[in-house]
Amino acid sequence: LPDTATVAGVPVDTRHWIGGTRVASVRDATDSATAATFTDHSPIDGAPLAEIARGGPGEARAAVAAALEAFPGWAATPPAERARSLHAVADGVEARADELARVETADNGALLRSHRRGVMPRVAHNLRYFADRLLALGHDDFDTRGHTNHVSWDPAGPAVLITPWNAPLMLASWKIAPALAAGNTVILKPAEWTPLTASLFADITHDAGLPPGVFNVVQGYGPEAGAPLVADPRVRRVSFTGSVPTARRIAAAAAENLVPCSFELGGKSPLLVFADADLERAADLAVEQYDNAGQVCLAATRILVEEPVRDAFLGLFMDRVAELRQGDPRDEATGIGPNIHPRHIDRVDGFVRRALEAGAKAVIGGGPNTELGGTYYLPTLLTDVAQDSEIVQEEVFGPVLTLQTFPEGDEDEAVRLANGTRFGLAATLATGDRARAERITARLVAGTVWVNCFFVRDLSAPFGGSRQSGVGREGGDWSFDFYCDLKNTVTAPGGWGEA
Ligand code: TXE
Repeated sequence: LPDTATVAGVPVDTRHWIGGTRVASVRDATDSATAATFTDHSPIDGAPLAEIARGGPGEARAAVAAALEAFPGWAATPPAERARSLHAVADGVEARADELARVETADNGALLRSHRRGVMPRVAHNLRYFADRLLALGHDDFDTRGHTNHVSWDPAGPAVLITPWNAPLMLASWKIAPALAAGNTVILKPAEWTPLTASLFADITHDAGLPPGVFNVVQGYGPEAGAPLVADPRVRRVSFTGSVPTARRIAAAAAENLVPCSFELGGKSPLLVFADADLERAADLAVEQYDNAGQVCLAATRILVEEPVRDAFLGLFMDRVAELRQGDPRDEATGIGPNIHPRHIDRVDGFVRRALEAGAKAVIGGGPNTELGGTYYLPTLLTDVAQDSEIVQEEVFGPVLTLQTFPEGDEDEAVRLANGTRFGLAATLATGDRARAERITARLVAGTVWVNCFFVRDLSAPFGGSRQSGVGREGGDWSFDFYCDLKNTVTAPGGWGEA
C-alpha cells in the first residue's frame, strides 16, 4: 500500500509518526490488531480519502517508549528555547494554513472558509499563546519565618492526548501547545474519522526542528490504539475531548496508575432569551448554534424563551434559517455543510424520530436533506418537548435545536430549565437588563456563560465543564497546572558555606 495519499491536492503521509520517523506498523507477539489499515472517507460525498495505518498495542508501546526517551532532553531544554520551537511550529502552520484548511474540510466537512479564516490561524495562535505564557509563568517567592518558598512548574512526562473529529487540529493544538511548552512529550491519538491534519502537523513539527520523540502520532480506533496508550504505566497525563462513555473508560484505566486526566466532554447548553432582549440579536445567536452542522460541544442547543416573546423570536429565527444555504462546505455561499459520517446521521436522526414519536413538532427541518446525500441533515427546530425527554436531556451533536418556554417574569423556572440536565458546559443569555444577567449568571451551572454574545473565547480564560461536561479547566495557567507537577522548594536562611 502507498504511504502517501493525495487529499485536496495535498500529499498526506498515512503512517504513524513515532520517534521522529514514519512507521507503518509495529508488530509483536502480544499484538492482536487484525488489519494494518483502515479507510478514511470524506463526509462531503462519501469518497474514500486514504488508507490509514491502524494502530494497536505495539504502536502504542513504541510511541510511549519514544516519548519517554525524548522526555529528559525536552524537559531540560530552556523554556525560551522550547518557546522558540513552538513559534517555529506556528510559523509552519501559518505557511501551510491553506493546505491544512483544505485537508481538514475534506476530512471532517466543516466549512472551508472558517477553516481558512478562523480555525487554522487559531491553531497557530494556540501555539504562540502557550509559548509566550510559559515565559510569563511564575509565582512570587514568599517567606515562612525567614525561609523562602519557591514554586516551580516541572513537566510531568509523556502526555497522551486523545481528540475528537468535530474540530480535529484546533482541539489537538489546544492540548499540544501547553503540553509541549511545559516540557512534556506528547503522543496524539486523533479520531479515526479525521486522521489527516494530525499527520500534516507531524511533518510541520519535524520541519520546525522538534527533536525526535517529542511529538508522536498514533493513528487508529479508540479501543485498539487509544486504550493501550491510556493504560501504559509510563504515561503521566491524559487529556481527552470526546464523549462521556469514553471518558468513563479512560478514567477507569487511568485510575490504575493514578494518572491525572483532563476531560472536555459533551454539553446540552441553554440559550435563555428574555423578553427584554434585543430579539434580532437573540435570533442571530440562535442561528449560530447550527455552526459546524451542530457538532460543537459548546452549542446552545436548548432555546428557552420567555413566553410573551416566543412567537416574535421564532419568526426572526425562522427568517434567518431560511437564508442558511446547505451544501458543499468548500462553497463560499454554504452556511451549513454535512455531518461527519452516515453512522452519525443515523444517530442524529434516531434522536429526532424518537422525539417526534413522543409528541415533538418539527417547526423547521426534521430529517436528512435527501437532495444532498447521506451525510446532510436539515437544520431542525423541535417544539413541544418535555424537560425530561431524551431530546432535551441528551447531546445530539447535529443541527437539532429544541425550543421551550418559561412563564413571563419567572426567573426561577428559567434557571430550573437551564440547569436541568446532567451537563454544565456553557450557557448563553440574551437580555437587556444587566442586573438580571448578573442574577441569572450567578445561579447557572456552567463553565462558560456568554451574555448577549457567543463563542468569544480568550486563551487566558479558564475553559471546561461542570457536572458530566468535564473534569478540570484548561487555558492560561490552568493548562500548565494540569500538565506540570508543581513543586515548592523551601530554603532555610543562611547555612551556606563560604564561596
Ligand atoms: O466519541 P468518542 P464518538 C459526543 C457527541 C457524539 C458522541 C459520540 O455527542 O455524538 O460523543 O462520538 C477515542 N480509549 N462527542 O463516538 O468515542 C476515539 O478514537 C481511548 C462530543 O466519536 O468519545 C476518538 O479519538 N480512546 C465531543 C475519541 O476517543 C478512545 C466530541 C473521541 O471519541 C476509546 C466528540 C478508548 N476506549 C464526540 N474509545 C466534544 N466534547 O466536543 C474511543 N476513543
